[in-house]
Amino acid sequence: MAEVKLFGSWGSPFSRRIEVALKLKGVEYEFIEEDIYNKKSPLLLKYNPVHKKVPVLLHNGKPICESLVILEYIDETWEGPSILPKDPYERAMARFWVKFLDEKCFPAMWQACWSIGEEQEKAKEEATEFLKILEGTLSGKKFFGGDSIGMVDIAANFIAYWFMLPQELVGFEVLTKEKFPKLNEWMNEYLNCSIIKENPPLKDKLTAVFRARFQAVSARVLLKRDRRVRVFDDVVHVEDVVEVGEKTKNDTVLTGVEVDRESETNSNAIQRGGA
Ligand SMILES: N[C@@H](CCC(=O)N[C@@H](CS)C(=O)NCC(=O)O)C(=O)O
Repeated sequence: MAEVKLFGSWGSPFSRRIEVALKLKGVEYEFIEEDIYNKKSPLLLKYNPVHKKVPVLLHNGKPICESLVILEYIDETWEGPSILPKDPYERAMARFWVKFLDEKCFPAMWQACWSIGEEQEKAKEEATEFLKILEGTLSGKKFFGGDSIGMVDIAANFIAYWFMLPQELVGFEVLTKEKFPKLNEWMNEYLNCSIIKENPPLKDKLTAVFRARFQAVSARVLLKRDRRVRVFDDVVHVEDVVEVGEKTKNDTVLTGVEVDRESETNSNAIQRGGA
């Protein structure tokens, strides 16, 4: 039997794309969780020496990198529901939209979630502009590719979780039902189609990660006001008591971040916060 291994990360929308595609085709695989932010495995570095990122698909010992390339490989290698349309023009269009998703939508939407002030406003405007274009492509269709889930839907997975969860958490309104009814319907269809529903991303774990990230972003506001707060790898480090914001006996409550004196002494890191 073919040996299929996926080097991925549970929280990555890119490695999630590959899991969805493998499940769609009914391919059995071994998932190898990579610690991408702390210590990448020697195997990941060996198989993806160019980008050093997940996902990497290993098929009978041969590595394939980059999620969109892997999706096409899976489609061409295994029988089962098509990921790309058969018609050459439709295929070209699907490739066009996934490129648009990765090159335009994803960066703007991510920036809208995790920046502040003017930068965030600009990113929100940009994200709205791109989402309007996507909304237009959904006219009269359940999924981007028609009646069943395909390449564009799989590539757009980050919208449903990796954008919607932070939007909720950070509390801004870009992708609302009122502004984007078709995209919201698509999201509903996507999240409820059996292949996605049976393998949902770990929502609670993702929410916890996004909450910590939100604290770090909030702390960046402080960073500008007080040099004694530093942010490394989305962890807030407090070097000293910060005299900003509302003060209590033991804590100093700051904009969106609660400084815990105990964790400050123990590890210099904020363990809980006011997200
Ligand atoms: N264009 C790549 C993006 C993959 C990517 O950004 N992966 C992230 C995880 S979401 C990663 O491995 N990051 C590790 C790093 O940047 O060092 C793809 O489509 O596969």
